[in-house]
Amino acid sequence: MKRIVILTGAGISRESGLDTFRDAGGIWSQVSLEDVCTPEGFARNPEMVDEFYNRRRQELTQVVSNDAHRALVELENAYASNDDDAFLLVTQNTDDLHERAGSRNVLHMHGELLRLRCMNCSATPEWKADCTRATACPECGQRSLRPDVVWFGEMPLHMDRILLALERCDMFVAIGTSATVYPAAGFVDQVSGHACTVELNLVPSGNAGDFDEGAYGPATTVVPRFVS
Ligand code: BV8
Repeated sequence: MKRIVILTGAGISRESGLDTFRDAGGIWSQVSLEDVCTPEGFARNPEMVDEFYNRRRQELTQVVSNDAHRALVELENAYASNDDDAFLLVTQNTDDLHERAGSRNVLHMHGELLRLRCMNCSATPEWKADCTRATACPECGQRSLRPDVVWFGEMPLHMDRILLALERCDMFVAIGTSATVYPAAGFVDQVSGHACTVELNLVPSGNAGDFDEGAYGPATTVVPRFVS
């Protein structure tokens, strides 16, 4: 049974119109990572963090999925027609463009823009446009809601399922990621002994040399070509 794990990063959503993080003019050139993407930054100034995520949520409502997202839906249908375990899509992205393209099982290892998380009871209610610091958790009533995203120093989500799938896969494909952030950047090393590894990116990433194969260009060109 062939099993494939796909890892996507911000590059797959770039042609939908969402900024990446580390390209020129990217998100980390607009705002300091320490201020908006760490628990310490949130403790210092939760309003600034809310503003950062609300701006990205607003941008997300203005964009749609692209041909690269749709090509991965085709790939999922081809693999999963035999066995649901045959295909796993892990994304570092917090947008919902994979789901809007039709992907069914998406593991958001860095969380989701359109969800909040209660620091009191861990409920993860949907984010609503009128949410503020004063919004109470719908489960426990506490005013203890934060963005449901994984900040630096926090444990990524779904790691058990991801590590098991990496152990069992025959193919690992990284798409649109600079391979800067761990543990995602280390996945290729975990599979290189037993799986064929492919990088699809605009340009070779920092660990392009760790992959068996690579195809470079815009995701809406290289991903459909890989899938066909
Ligand atoms: C953790 C929040 C402990 C959500 C983000 C070694 C091992 C373990 C941890 C570490 C380690 N070394 C350092 C660490 C700590 C740290 C880390 O990795 N630091 C780095 C900077 C050195 N990691 C952590 O803190 C993580 N947690 O380690 O917990 C642990 C771990 C395991 C087990 C137990 C305990 C948590 C990291 C999560 C941080 N959260 N964001 C949000 O706000 O969105 S980070 C941010 O970076 C986003 O989540 C993003 O998804 C992620 C990765 O970025 P990319 O997606 O790759 O985007 P980038 O802009 O960098 O690159 C874009 C790429 O696209 C480029 O290659 C470009 O060429 C390409 N591209 C551009 N246009 C196109 C394109 N490709 C195709 N087509 C195009 N058109």
